[in-house]
Amino acid sequence: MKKIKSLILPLLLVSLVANAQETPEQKAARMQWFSDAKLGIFIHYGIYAVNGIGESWSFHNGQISYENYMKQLNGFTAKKYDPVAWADLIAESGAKYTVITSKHHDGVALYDTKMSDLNVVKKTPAKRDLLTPFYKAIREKGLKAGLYFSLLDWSQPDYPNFLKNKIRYEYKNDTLRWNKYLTFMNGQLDEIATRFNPDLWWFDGDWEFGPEQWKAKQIREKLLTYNPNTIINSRLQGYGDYDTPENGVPIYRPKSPWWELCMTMNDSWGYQPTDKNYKTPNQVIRIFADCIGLGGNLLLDIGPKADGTIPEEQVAILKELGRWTTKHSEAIYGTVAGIPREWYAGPSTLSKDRKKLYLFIDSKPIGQLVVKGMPNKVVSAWVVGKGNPLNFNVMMKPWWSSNPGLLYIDVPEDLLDEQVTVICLSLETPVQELFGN
Ligand code: JFZ
Repeated sequence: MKKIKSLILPLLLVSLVANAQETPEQKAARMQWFSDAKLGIFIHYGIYAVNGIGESWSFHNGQISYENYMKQLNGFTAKKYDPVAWADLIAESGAKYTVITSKHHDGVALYDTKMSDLNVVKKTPAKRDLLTPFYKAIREKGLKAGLYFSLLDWSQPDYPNFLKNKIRYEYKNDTLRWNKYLTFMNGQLDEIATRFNPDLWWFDGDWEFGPEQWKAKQIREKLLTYNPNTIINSRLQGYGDYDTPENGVPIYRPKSPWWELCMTMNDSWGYQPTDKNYKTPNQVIRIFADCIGLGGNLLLDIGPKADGTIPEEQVAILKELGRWTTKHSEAIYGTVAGIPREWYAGPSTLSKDRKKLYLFIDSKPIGQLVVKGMPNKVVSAWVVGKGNPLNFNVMMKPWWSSNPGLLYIDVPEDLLDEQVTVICLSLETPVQELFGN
């Protein structure tokens, strides 16, 4: 008894400290790397890549039988899986963090979970834990390692829901069985926390039950006890740290100071070879500029093939993104949301001291760029990634009025980037925080 007490007491204390009401400053400090990171790469890697069908949803919605869906286990080889090459490519894209599926709604774990045999080690020709070497490679590159985990598990025998039209049991009629599921699920969370210690937990599938049923608060407290610096996404029934815009790229600035848009490159999360509806690198880069201009992050998804190779269209997007993010890194990382669109008709970011304004030129300008309504005096202007100084002049500024007038900037055509050009305005005074950023 004494021994147990001596174990439990420190744990309890740690837990109390970790979960004591966090001050806004403490939260901002915990979220800092996420704020600065701007770009993450999402990875949906799973058995659904074998047939190239919808991840988990394809059997849930009846496009394929459960049996045939699970036959994909036999084709999941990971034969050419090269986690170091993945990490290199992710770093090259300019992403500062990654989120990989540890387990999607189909319940197939990418690591050797002891809680169930349904994992790629026991059930597929891959025969090995795929997460450990990836986490190692990602951390060796100095990137943050996040992990996707589906709270719901349509394969688990104690989970109430199975197919769209077929449930195993009604949750409220058998809370004992539901508690068995929670024990299973929490077992996996404990494994993941202790073995991988994610920098970020990206939960999904919370919509099937409410916060009390999932015991969402306890999940949050537990994970923060394991790692007081970890970050939790929004899909934990209200117990997350940041927002996820639901309907694509936000038009106006989201209320939360921390948000992340997750986005597919085509229309699929996992590998689906028939889906050729890829966004162009230009579209991806412009969406990315929109996100950071509004103070958010982009979590851009790739769906590797079953053998572990990344489709060439996706590699091409990551490489072009990498060229662009490398050239414009000072306008991206560690910045905050920019000025309102009424001032400048495009995305913009500000350095943390708010004395450097980065204007993103996301189409070919006819004539000079114009900034209206900004009271801060410009000291100098140049093209980011190139350094060429730019001419600018202020018009319509009456000496007797506080109206800042119109700031015109020359941008010679031969200085334009193939995708999105960025110019920097160095300001005499910091831009005021008028807009909640
Ligand atoms: C979920 C999954 O069901 C899907 O398979 C994929 O893994 C994706 C990343 O996450 O789908 C969602 C769930 C919620 C939203 C969008 C996609 N949402 O709230 O906008």
